[in-house]
Amino acid sequence: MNTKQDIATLNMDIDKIRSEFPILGRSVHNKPLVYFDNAATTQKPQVVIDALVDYYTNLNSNVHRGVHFLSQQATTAFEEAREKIRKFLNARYNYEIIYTRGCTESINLVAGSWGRANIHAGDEILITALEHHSNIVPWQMLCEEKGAKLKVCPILEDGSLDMAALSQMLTTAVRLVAVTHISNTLGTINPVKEITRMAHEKGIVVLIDGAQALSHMKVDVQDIGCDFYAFSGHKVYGPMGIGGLYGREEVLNAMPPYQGGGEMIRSVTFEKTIYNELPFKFEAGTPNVGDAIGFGVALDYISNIGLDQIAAREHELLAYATERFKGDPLIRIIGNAPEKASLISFMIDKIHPYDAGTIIDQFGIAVRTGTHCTQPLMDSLGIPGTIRASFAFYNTREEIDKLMEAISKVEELFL
Ligand code: 7TS
Repeated sequence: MNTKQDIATLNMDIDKIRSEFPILGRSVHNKPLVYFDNAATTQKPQVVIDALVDYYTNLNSNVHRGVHFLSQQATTAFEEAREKIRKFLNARYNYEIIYTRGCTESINLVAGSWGRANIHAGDEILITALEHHSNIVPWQMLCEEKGAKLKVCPILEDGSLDMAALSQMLTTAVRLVAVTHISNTLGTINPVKEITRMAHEKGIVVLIDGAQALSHMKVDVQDIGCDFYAFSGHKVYGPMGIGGLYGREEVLNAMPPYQGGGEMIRSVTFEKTIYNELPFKFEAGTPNVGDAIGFGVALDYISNIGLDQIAAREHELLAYATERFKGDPLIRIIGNAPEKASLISFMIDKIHPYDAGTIIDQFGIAVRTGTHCTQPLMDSLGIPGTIRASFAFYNTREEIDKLMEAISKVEELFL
């Protein structure tokens, strides 16, 4: 199969799309770059790069502070981007979207604000064996501070969540369930709507780590029904250093501020400070205006392509890669959940992932090797790490064929 056939199966002009991502045209080790590290960060289309240049060329000024023209224009663009995020996630109100540096900061915001106010000694927080360190460590820190307990829901052999165990673990002591929407290491898509329903039946608050989900599937926070949804712009074709937290209005309103400073206040005296309304209560200091605008442009870009189109293409790439991998008896795929996003973690016989990654890199192919910030998951699987190829809609079957060639070379050298 070649890219032309890809175009025929889906209504997507892949050559045109690839030309819109300038970095995909570069070479690495004198070979055309094959970028399969999309779960770590996605590449940026020219429109996003242009938006950043335009912001600093024509618009740069601080927001929500000045009556002058530039400040008002920057504020409008910054708030328009918030509205784009609201629409993308189908949140009810734009003030339910809090800008942060990214998913990690969003989870820390919830742990530091909601967690400090609501978690007490003897309480329990339930996470899963699939979590990224970002959705483990903030809860560990909170539990340590409060004398609370962190519980971990196990996974089944195929990498899907053990839902029977989860149901049993939702005891009366649990105050919060924090679960990833999609595993960055195994690709497992968790049934977050079902988990939210089960938790809410018991009055338990739910946070979803959406870092991996926004780029692959339509996310509707009202349909899921969760209390919090954390995400990063750079994993959805937007800039680094910007992301957000969706929180339900009632929950956010009841939370104390996360950081103190300018912007998050209504009035300050040395005796008392009155906090600002949502979302500003949680946005202390000068925000990342240019990147927020770029994030909005990235969401427009993928919305124009269509999330259904993107999901279909990525599904096709995943199916093709899985088929190719299964044809090699030395490859072991780690994670075979029935609901899986477009990434494959694998091992090549007993070859250490770092050794394999180094050779694959020589082919100009970017794959991730190691524990993928999910060390406890690797420990529970009893492996030192994996090689991970994560696909975006701009990838092609030809690129997967090149990866297979590189894997053959690894096998030739090490076995
Ligand atoms: N949660 C999940 C599921 C992730 O995959 C990541 C980043 C994060 C949280 C943290 O996101 P950040 O934008 O705040 O850093 N995952 C990866 C990865 O798989 N390889 O590099 C980063």
